[in-house]
Amino acid sequence: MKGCSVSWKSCVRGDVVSRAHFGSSHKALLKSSAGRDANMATAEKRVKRILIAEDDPVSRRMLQAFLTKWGYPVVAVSDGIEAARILEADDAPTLAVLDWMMPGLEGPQVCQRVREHPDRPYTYILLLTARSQKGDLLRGLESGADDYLTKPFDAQELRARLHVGQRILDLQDSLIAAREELRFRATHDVLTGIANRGVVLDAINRECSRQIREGSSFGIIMLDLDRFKNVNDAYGHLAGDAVLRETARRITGCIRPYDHVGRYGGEEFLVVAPSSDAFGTLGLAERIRTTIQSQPVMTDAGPVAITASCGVAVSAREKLVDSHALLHLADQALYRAKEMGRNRSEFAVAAEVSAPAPEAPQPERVDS
Ligand code: GH3
Ligand code: MG
Ligand code: MG
Ligand code: MG
Repeated sequence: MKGCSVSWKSCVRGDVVSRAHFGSSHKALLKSSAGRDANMATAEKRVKRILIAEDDPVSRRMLQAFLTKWGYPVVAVSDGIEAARILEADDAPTLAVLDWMMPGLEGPQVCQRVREHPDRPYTYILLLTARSQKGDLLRGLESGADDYLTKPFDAQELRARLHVGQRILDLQDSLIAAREELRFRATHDVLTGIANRGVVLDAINRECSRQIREGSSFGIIMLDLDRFKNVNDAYGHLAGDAVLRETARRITGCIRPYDHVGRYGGEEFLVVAPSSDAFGTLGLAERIRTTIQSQPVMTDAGPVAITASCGVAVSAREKLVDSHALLHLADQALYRAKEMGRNRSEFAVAAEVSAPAPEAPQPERVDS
C-alpha cells in the first residue's frame, strides 16, 4: 500500500480486515474465509465482469483484491464519468459497485444515466456509501440502484449481496433465453431451422409494399422436391427428414444475404428475391435447382439422389401487386414444371401478376 495516504478504515469493518493487516498480511486474511468460498464459487464463475467505481485509491485496491479473489474479473475506475462511460459501452459489465461520493458524477447520478437505457442488458448496481440516513438511502434506490451497503461494510456481506445480484442477473438471462427460444420457435421451421411459412409470407407482403415505394420489382420461387414420397417409401422418413434439412441448407447457400427462404409446406420451399427481375429470379431458381441435384444427400440409409422443380413469378415494376396472385402464379408455374417432366424451372409472365388498376373515369362522349 506504499504511497497511499488516504485512510481506508471507513471502507471495511475491522472484524474482517483492518489497515494494519492489509499491506502485509491481507493475503492470509483473504485465505481465512476459504471455507465459505467453496459454496459461493459456482455463482461467481458465471459472472463476466464487475465494475468498481471508487475514488479512494486504498478502498478501490482493496475492493479489487477481494473481488478478484472471489473470482470476479474486475474493471476499476476512480470517477463517476468513467464509470458511466464503461456502463454505457457495448459489452458493459453487468454488475457494478459504485461509491456514492466521486468526482465527475456521484454514484446515484451514474445510476440515473444507466437506467436511461432500459433496452440495454440490465446492470445490477450496488451503491457503497458512508451515508446512512434513511433519506440518503431512499435517494440512492430511487436513482436506480438495486442495493446499497453502508461503509464500513463487512466483506462477506458485500459478497453475499453480490450473489443476490448475480442470482437476479441469472434469472434475467434465463428469461431472455426462454423468450428468444419462443421467438425462434414461432418464426422458424423446427426440422430445417429456416423461416416458417408465416415469416416468408410476411416477407412477400413487405416486398409488395416496398416495390411500390421504390419502383422496383421482386421475384418469388416456389420449389418442390420431385417424387419425394418415393424417398420416404424407399429410405424411410428419417432419411426423408435428412433430405429436407440438406435441401434447406443447399437453398440457403445459393441465395443472397437479403433474400428470404422459408419452408412453405411439407417438401415445398419458398424463396423471395427482393430487387430482382425475371432474368435474375429465373437465374437464381436454376442455380438452386442445379445445386440440389448436384450430388446425392448422404443419409444414414445411404446416399439419396434428389431433384426439384421450381415455379417462378416476378412482380410487375411500379404496379400494385397482390401477394396472393403472385403466389398463385408461382404455383401454376410449378405445376407446369412438374407436367413438363420435373427437375426444371418454369416462369410466370410478369404482366399477369399486377393487381388490376382502378378503372379510370371515361371522358363523356360529345356528339358533334
Ligand atoms: P411430386 O414430384 O409430384 O411433387 O411428387 P411428391 O412425391 O414429391 O409429392 P407428394 O405430394 O405425393 O408427396 C409429398 C411427400 O412429402 C409426402 C409426405 O409424406 C412427404 N413429407 C411431407 N413433409 C415431410 C416431412 O417433414 N418429413 C418427411 N420425411 N416427409 C415429408
Ligand atoms: Mg468517494
Ligand atoms: Mg408438394
Ligand atoms: Mg414433391
